[in-house]
Amino acid sequence: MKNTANTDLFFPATLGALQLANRIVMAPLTRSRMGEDGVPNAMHATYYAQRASAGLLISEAINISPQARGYAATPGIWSEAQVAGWKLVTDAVHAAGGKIVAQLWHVGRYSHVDLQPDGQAPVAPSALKAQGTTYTAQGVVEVSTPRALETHEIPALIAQYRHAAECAQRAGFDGVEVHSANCYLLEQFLRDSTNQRTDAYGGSIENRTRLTREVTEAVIAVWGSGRVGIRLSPATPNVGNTPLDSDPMATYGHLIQRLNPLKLAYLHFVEGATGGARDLPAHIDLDALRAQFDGAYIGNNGYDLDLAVKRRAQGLVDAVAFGRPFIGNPDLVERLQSGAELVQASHASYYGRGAEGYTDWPALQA
Ligand code: 8OZ
Repeated sequence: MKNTANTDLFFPATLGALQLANRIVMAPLTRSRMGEDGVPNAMHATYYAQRASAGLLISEAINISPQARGYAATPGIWSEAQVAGWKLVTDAVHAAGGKIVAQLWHVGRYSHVDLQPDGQAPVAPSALKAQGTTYTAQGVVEVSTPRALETHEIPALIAQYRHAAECAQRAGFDGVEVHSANCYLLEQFLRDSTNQRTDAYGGSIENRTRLTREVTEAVIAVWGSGRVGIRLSPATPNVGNTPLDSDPMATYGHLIQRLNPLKLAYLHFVEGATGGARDLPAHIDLDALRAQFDGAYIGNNGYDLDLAVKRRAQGLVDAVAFGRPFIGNPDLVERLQSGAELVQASHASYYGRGAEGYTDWPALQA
């Protein structure tokens, strides 16, 4: 039995305007179980409600618009049908005593023409192709070459985020998380490896961080700052073989300092490489970056209970987001607290199988 008596991880916490029953967060998890319309149904509501003892659920990444899509079977939040589907989810989570924020996602260059409206090229900061594959209704395909967004298109892009934020509000979410991580659109603007623009959205660090800042301000205008968080991944190299920024400490440090006046609910880092090693590379000090942020901080990536307790005791995190452990352990909070064995869900259960491997993981008997 592990000793959880000396940690406050299982006690209430406040992140901005979000009141959490505990400091254990469910990380955003793409599960690829939606239909082509991206509309959640009762099965998805059950899945999230089963995990509602987390202090906060962060939804799987949700496409903000048809152009934002990069994978088949992922959800959307721009249509009325999607709002109604997500309302089933948020009602079920709230009935189970939980809180849930919507993660707002745009994949940028990481898409395929078959996933795009009218078979158009995906949009990105620059016309640089990623190296990698995605899923369409036909199966695995190489991602397509994107086209560079025109400067005059940026206001409409920001309006898509604002519209999605309004949809999330009408769908009953408790807030939103801006997905500016994992080498998707907003991080493609942040990194000089994927942003070769010469307008106000490229070049200097101030310019490369502009889109993330303007998107964050737009969703704050809808939600108020205390209900908006942001996810960043300064050290993640692995989506589409996107190289790291040439100076992550400067780029992400500048972004964080420029976000401070916005008084966000939280900053959420993927610590290390998303879904991989925690401790690379040597020239990126995530704790030092985090220390530049004035508000609450959610740590994520490869945590177990011991690491969560330790980093909480060191004052390095306000809350800890667990991802994969929540797949097979819907009652992860209770299991961590009681020292119960954790189920290891197989990779085969992660994506695209309907209810199997999704809602059929039992909670421990009381
Ligand atoms: C796994 C598979 C597809 C997408 C991310 C939204 O990494 C994702 C994602 C994860 O942020």
